[in-house]
Amino acid sequence: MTLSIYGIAQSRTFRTLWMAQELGLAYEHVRVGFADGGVKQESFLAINPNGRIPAIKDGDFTLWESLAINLYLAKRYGRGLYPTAIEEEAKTWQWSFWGMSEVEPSLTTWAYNTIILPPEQRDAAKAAEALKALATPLAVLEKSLAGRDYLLGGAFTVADLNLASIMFRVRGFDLAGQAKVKGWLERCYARPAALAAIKLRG
Ligand SMILES: N[C@@H](CCC(=O)N[C@@H](CS)C(=O)NCC(=O)O)C(=O)O
Repeated sequence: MTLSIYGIAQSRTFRTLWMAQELGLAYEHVRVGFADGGVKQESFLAINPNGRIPAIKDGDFTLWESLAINLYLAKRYGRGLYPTAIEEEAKTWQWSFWGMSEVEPSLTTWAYNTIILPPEQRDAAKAAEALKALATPLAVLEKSLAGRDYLLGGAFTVADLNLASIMFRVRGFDLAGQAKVKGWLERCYARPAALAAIKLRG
C-alpha cells in the first residue's frame, strides 16, 4: 500500500511527518500548502473537506486530523509506539485530547501574536494573556512527569509524540520553573525522527 501525506512540514503536518519517520514508513509527500490556496483546491477538498492539513491516504483509506492520523499510524504500523494495555491506550488519548484542547489554543494565539503575524498585526496583550493561560497546563504536565521520563512511564510513545509536537514552540520558552517539561521536550526532540522532521521544515 502507498501512504501519501498531504501538507507542508511548516504546518501541523510536521506531526505526521515525525510519526512517519519514527515508524520508518515509505511515503509520498504531497506538499499541499495554505499560502498558495492548495488546501482549498477541489482535488484536496476531496481528501479533506475541511480544507486543512495534514491529511493522509493509506491505500484507499483517507484520514484527517493530525493526532488521529498519528494514533492510526502508530497502531497500524507498530514499532512499540502504541501501547497494548487498554489503560495506557486511554492515557494516550487523554494526553492527545488534552494537548489539543488545553495547550494548543493558547499556544497558537501566543505564536500568532509573537512570531507568525507581521509585526504590525500582532497584539501584545493577546500574546501575554495566552502565555499566562499556558501556565496552568504547564504546571499540570510538570507534576505528571514526576518520576517518569515519558508520559506513560519509561518509554517514548505516540502520547509523547502527539503532545511534544503540539508543544513545538514551547521549546523556546523559559522553562526554568518546569525542569521536567524541559527535560522531556529535550528527550523527545533529540530523537533522530524528530530531527529528520525538523529538517523537512527547511
Ligand atoms: N485540528 C486540525 C487542524 C488543522 C489545521 O488547522 N491546519 C492548518 C495548518 S497548520 C491549515 O490547514 N490551515 C489552512 C486554513 O485554515 O486555511 C489538525 O490537527 O489536523
